[in-house]
Formats: sequence, structure tokens, C-alpha cells
Amino acid sequence: MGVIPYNITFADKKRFDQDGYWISPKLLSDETIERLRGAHDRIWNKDYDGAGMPLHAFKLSENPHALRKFDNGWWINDEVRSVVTDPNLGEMAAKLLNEDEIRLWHDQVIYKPGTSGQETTAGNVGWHQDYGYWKSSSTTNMVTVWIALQDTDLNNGGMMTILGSHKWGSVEGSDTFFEQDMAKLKQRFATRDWIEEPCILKAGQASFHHALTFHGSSTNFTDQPRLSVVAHLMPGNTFYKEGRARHDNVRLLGPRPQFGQKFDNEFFPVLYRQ
Ligand SMILES: O=C(O)CCC(=O)C(=O)O
Repeated sequence: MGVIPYNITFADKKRFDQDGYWISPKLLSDETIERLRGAHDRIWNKDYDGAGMPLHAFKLSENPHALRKFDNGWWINDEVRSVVTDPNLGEMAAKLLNEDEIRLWHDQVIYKPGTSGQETTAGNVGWHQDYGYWKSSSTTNMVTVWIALQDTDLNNGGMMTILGSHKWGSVEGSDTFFEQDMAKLKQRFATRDWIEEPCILKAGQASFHHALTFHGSSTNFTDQPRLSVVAHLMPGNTFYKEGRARHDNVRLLGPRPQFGQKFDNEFFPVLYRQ
């Protein structure tokens, strides 16, 4: 159980810096993939490890094609925890971001149902920048690790990234994960070269995208769900930045958080320290 080590090369880092994303080799054994697929089943059935509770109570949508998304799965599931807090993942993130310490910002467990060929946008993830949600973080130098639990391409609703969009800075109103009209969002955001690149992954591979990289995903046309586990990672010295942006992580700093306070308590575990 855990992440297979991999040494980031000069070429990997160059690709990440240039395109705003990079696809890793297979990082999970077949056994770990199976265990994480089992973790999905347990989470959606509310079968939790430990005596804790999830961050949010959730109810599955009445729409069978709707995306399911669960934040901080590591609080209540041991398999998710062992992957999203793995030092090997942290080391790869540190090398890509050029940081010497990496902590977990939060994770996501994402399930996109298959529609068996039906056209519906219920499982879409709108074009967005992750940092659009993370403005209470002092840095944009953060990375999302999206780990595939089956072979994933556009046919089963895989992600697409916009090449080089991490160089556009933080774009106003880019917190559009839950909007499902991809064409409308494209019209809004494609004010510069808009080059869509599919993230084609084998089971156990991960795509690492920068917090400013625009990305989104469309319908899963297959008859099987698209399962993933996602780790959002930040530098170890990230702190609460003054501004009006809200994020649930701010609550995890305590009842009277201070601007400048580091996200460095036990809710934000260290994955890697040089
Ligand atoms: O699962 C998807 O299609 C998108 C997920 C996403 O936006 C993310 O992990 O940052």
C-alpha cells in the first residue's frame, strides 16, 4: 500500500513548468488500485474507518449521472489516507514546485458515473482554476495530483488541461468547478491561446497540475464509473492570506484564525521535508 517512488527528472520539471501539468508513470501497484476502488465503495456506503466524522455530511444526488465528490477522505478512510499523505507523493510535488517541504491542503475522492452513451452534463466538471477556490492561501505554488483508478481518457470523462494556462495568473471568477456548460465557460475564459490537452492515464498513473492551470472534464460515456483519488498539496510554509476569499480550511485553523497563521497543524500533515 502506498505510492511507488519516482525521481522527477529535468525533463519532467521542464514539462510541468512549460505546460502547467505533467503525467507521471504508474505510481500505484494493482493491489493498491483495487484497495482504493474498495475504499470508494465503502465511502459511498458511509462505512468509515475510525471514530471520526467526515468534513461534510453528504447525500447522494437523485440524479444517477451526477458527479460524486467527497473532501478529506483521509479523515475517515485508511486507504485514502495512506496514499494522499505518502512521502513519495510529497517528494515529487516538492521537486515539481521547487519547495523543500510539502503538506496536504486537502484531498478529494471523486466518482463520475458512466452514462452508457447518454448525453448529459450532470457529471461535468466546469473549466476552472483550483486557486479560484484557494485565495485564502498565501501562495499559488500548489499542485493537484489526480490519480486514476482505471484507464482514463475522454471516453470515460477524463480531465483536460489548458496548456500553459498556469501562466495567466489568477483569473477573476475561475471558481467554476460546479458549472457544467463547458462551451459557455470556454467563451468566458478563452481570451488567450486555448489549447485543450486530454490527460490520458493508465490505472495508477497521476496527472500533476499547477493550481493556476485551467482544467475540466465532460461526460463519461462508458457503462463503468470513473474513479479517482486526488491530493491537493501546498508548500510547508503556506499561511492564511488576508482577503475575502472563504475556504473550509480556514475553519481548521481554529475559532479565531489570524491572517498570517500557517496552515501547519494536524489537519495539514507533512508529506515531505528535505
Ligand atoms: O475529476 C475531475 O474531472 C476534475 C477534478 C478537479 O478539478 C481537480 O482534481 O482539481
